Amino acid sequence: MEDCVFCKIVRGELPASKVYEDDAVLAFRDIRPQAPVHVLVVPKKHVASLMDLTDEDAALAGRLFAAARAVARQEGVAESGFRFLTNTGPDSGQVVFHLHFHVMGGRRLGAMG
Ligand code: DGP
Repeated sequence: MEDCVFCKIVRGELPASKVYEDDAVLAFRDIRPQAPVHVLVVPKKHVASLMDLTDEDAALAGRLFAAARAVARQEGVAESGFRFLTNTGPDSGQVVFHLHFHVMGGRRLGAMG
């Protein structure tokens, strides 16, 4: 995807503070952190949102969850707790249409709404 900002980060065309990388997944710090730990976990291949994952992506979904666990351990929030979420579609406030999971922690998080 030519103009996708997260594809550009994956390709190394935009800078990012990377915290985890493997052949299928990249994780980097959110540019507007909402918590002391705020990392985005993204598939390297372009998928617009959770709703665009297919049955063929089952292994990729597992890799994203595994990467989130690795990030949580690495960032020191595995025991204290963290939030793992993906905004999907207009009502959620999704602004970047490349699937990404927020890993947020490092403080007591408020109620969602
Ligand atoms: P959302 O689509 O609302 O789930 O959130 C998108 C998040 O992506 C938002 O918290 C800010 C972050 N973001 C947007 N552009 C960039 C960027 O160029 N670099 C980084 N590191 N984060 C970005």
